[in-house]
Amino acid sequence: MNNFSFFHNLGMKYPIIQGGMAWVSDSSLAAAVSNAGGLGLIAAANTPTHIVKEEIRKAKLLTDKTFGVNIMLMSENAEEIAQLVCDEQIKVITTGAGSPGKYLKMWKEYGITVIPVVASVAMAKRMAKEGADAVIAEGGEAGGHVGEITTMVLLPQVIDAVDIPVIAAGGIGDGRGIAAAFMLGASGVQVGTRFLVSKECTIHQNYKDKVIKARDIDSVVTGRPTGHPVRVLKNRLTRQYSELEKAGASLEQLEALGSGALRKAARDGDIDNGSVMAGQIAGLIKKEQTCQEIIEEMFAQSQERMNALKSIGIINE
Ligand code: TUI
Repeated sequence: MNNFSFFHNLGMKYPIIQGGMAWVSDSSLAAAVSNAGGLGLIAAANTPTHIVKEEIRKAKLLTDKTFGVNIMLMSENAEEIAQLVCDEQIKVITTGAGSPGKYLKMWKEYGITVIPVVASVAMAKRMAKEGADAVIAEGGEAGGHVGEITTMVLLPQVIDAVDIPVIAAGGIGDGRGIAAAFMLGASGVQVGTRFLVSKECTIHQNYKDKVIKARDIDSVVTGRPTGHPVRVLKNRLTRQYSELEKAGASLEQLEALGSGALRKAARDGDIDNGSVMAGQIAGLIKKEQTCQEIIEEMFAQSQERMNALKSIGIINE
């Protein structure tokens, strides 16, 4: 299957997937991205199963396009969500923060397209071998739970290692990022942080404003000692966290500080004491737009970049 038919078969006009962001990616965002020609996803991370089901039902009313569900494999209810997506006839799943291996057989039986997020070549190879339809290679520039290596180095190595489509993620916030991903051989892109600041994204305005105000150096990875490193924007919480880390706090103390913190920021708007997950590309994002404006602007800009390379002879016609 060529790369175009992979996305075309999912009813997409543009090869862009919305990141499955916990406490962020609900039916409103997922439907808006799918309606705009991308692939929207509802995030089922740390969210009660009945709420995920409600969001799936709402999205079905908001769009007649294909949308997916993102399953965070560290969630306590991952097993329940794995079954729910089959019952609800979801067509596409992305997974994060672990290996979806044990669910792959069941999902394939239901005809679901499975696209795991990977942060290493080894994981990408394992997923391809176990029957994944594509992988999302996510560099450590991304927001939220991250791996160690950057998109620039991860992407070409994953592309060389597997023969399924590879979608680039981490640090892509405009058309230049899309063009760069294509240059490295990606079949498509996943975008998270830029969609945080979309009109249809229902997070608290304080969170959006903090992303808009962020500079290039304003994110930090916390939680390395716990084994669950997450990239967030610096604030009172991250300062408190690093002080505790320096003081040799126990893993339990560190986990306790992080627990519920994302919800506090995203839903309650407490951007000082909450966890404001965002990627390093936040510094590039300056205004709120609709998902349609974001997607169309990004692809027009990537086209412009590629045409510019043709006009100076770096790419042949
Ligand atoms: O999953 C994400 N990003 C996330 S999940 C999340 S929810 C959360 N809340 C509180 C604490 C921690 C997380 C927020 N952001 N991105 C996809 C991703 N997956 N990035 C890296 C990975 C990954 C890492 C290791 C995928 C597979 C993997 O394999 C480990 C193994 O099992 O070998």
